[in-house]
Amino acid sequence: MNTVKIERDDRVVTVRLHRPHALNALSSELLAELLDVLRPLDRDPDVGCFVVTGSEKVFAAGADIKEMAGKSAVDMAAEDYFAGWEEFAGFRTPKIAAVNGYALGGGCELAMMCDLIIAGESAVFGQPEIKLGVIPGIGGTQRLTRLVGRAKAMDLILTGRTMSAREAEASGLVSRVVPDDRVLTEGTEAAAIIASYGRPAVTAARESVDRALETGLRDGLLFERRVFHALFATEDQREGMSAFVEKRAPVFKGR
Ligand code: CO8
Repeated sequence: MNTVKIERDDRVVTVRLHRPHALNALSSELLAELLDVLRPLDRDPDVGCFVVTGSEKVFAAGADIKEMAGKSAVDMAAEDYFAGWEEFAGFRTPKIAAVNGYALGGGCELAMMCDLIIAGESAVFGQPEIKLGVIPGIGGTQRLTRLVGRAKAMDLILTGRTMSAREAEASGLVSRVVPDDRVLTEGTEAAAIIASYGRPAVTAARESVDRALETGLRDGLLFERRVFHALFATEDQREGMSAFVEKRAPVFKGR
């Protein structure tokens, strides 16, 4: 592995983007390595949460401009360039982005593929692709608009300006802003909490929340209620409710 580093602490896997000389630009090699390393972990029932992070200076400065620069439209289409990011987005293990520094272009889009974003006070978010003569290509126009609304998305995408962590939090993009040196600790602590809960409920919760971005209220409420009903088929539901009644800590088994 040249471009990603993995650490595992019990049920939490931290994946660190590692291309320091290119500000963690998201090359095809990085995407391939990220998928190779996370694919088996995503199927491992003993893994409860991923934390995706970069360095202290940069989360990721976008897709690799040098790799893309010489490609033609036919090359991009033939390779279905970056379609693999949808596999990352579709991993069923919860994902937390722990962001320090720049999260620009594909870096911001990668953070948005995660379930929550914890950012350092100095983090900077943006979709500056317009300055390169292109547009966001791995979800920026779609996810950002759903997350922060049309007004802010248009502003960021059309002007290419960046926004601070505080503006990103106020806009609804970022879940928590913490001191820069606390980002990874907060991320892994949140991951450990999520990983301690029963996996069926965690999956149901993620899928139901995301349903709110993709469907109307009536369908979303029905989806939520049916999933809620289905959780009563799990041992974890019985354990969680029994433990509450018996005034003890629950022991979830993920089934
Ligand atoms: N790709 C490749 N190399 C990069 C990138 C990048 N995105 N960003 C930085 N680098 C390289 C620089 O070229 C430089 O390399 P070298 O030392 O060899 O010259 C090195 O990293 C350090 O960069 P800087 O000297 O520029 O560092 P600064 O601290 O001065 O500036 C910035 C940091 C502001 C982050 C600046 O590097 C920058 O503006 N980077 C580009 C940001 C950007 O435009 N991102 C969007 C990229 S496009 C994209 O993400 C579209 C995704 C859609 C894909 C669609 C597929 C279908």
